[in-house]
Amino acid sequence: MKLEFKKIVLFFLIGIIASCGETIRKEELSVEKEFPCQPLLDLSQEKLDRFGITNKEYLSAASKRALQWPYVENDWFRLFNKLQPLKGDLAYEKGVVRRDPSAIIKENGKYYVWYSKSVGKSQGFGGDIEKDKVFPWDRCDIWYATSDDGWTWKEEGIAVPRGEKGAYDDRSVFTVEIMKHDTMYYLCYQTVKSPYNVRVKNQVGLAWSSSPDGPWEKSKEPILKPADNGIWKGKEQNRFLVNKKGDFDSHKVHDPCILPFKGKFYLYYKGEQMGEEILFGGRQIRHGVAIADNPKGPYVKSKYNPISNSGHEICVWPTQGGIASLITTDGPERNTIQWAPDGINFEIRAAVQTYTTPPHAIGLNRTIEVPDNNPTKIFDWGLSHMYNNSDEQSIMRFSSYMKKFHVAKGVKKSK
Ligand code: AAL
Repeated sequence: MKLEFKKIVLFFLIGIIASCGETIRKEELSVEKEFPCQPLLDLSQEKLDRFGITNKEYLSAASKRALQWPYVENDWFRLFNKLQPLKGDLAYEKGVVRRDPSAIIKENGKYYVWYSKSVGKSQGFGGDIEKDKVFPWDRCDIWYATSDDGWTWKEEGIAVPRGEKGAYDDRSVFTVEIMKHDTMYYLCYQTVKSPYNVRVKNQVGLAWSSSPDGPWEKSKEPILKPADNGIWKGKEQNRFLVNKKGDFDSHKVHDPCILPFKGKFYLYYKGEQMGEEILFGGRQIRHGVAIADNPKGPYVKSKYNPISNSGHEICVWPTQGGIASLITTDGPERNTIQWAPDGINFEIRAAVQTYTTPPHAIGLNRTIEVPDNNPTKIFDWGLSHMYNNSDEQSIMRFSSYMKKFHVAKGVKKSK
């Protein structure tokens, strides 16, 4: 009798566990159906002929991958030209750092841009971090400039200064993005609180105004923080020594950019992890998203984070009913343009070609209309930055074009 009872309890427990598994599996399956993890091998005659893979009995690993690419058309493909210098106040200036431009918007008949600005040399972490400037983006304030033509810029002054001593943004405010929504303007940016050591956590702040010229009101608290589930090893200021790495954004949340999408606000950001490694594609850098009902938050991190396996500065724009993202600098999928119908599940749409490296820290030109049949038109021109040297950086102008034919000199481009 006792044994029978045990058996019943056991079956009951197995039943519960199995049905839980069932629920999870069902949820996973519906996600898989919409965004299949294992793309199918397309062995259609048309595909084989197009790719010149004629013997399907002998498919190399590369051919198999090619036949699995989910998107191969060239309507997202872009070639970037060499960066060009700006004129006026944003031209290179000795002893000055101007970098990480925001998107460009047009207000009152003028283009507006916001950016990080600091002066003087960077000393790194070897000296007195209480007095020194450790990085070019340390001891920055957020400045802004306006222009009639996007070439010659007038620096208008500080938009958002560093906070008072003791505030979460008392050391540096930098790497800013602008969002206009309804009649309000929102600047989101990175913040660091003193002392700026290598283990310092970086957060995201927000400021808002009814005019692009300010005054700006700052959020009292950060709107986004790193995950708190990493554990440093020992007390040494070494960001690679950990007992537990934690989430992909356990150390820093960077490069914030808010986009209104599907009636909500999507805050895209770069995460840096405690104990970051160099893997087969370079630095372990990934992007995440946090979503809010209102521009001021609260922002809730997506359960699907991280939403990229590569990248660096965030460069995202709405197109074709979804969100597109340029992935540069780090990771195996760097220098690709990706697109997600839901703003979360990104797939590669194109690789990017350049004469040097693709522009970094892009400030997208949000005044450009992006038609569905030219989703990368937003890259016609915009802003980026360059390293004049390790102590001086300046904002530059990028441009790009779509390439459809590769022809010899004198041959007509037609199909
Ligand atoms: C950039 C950005 C962030 C980092 C630093 C300044 O490329 O990723 O802004 O903090 O470098």
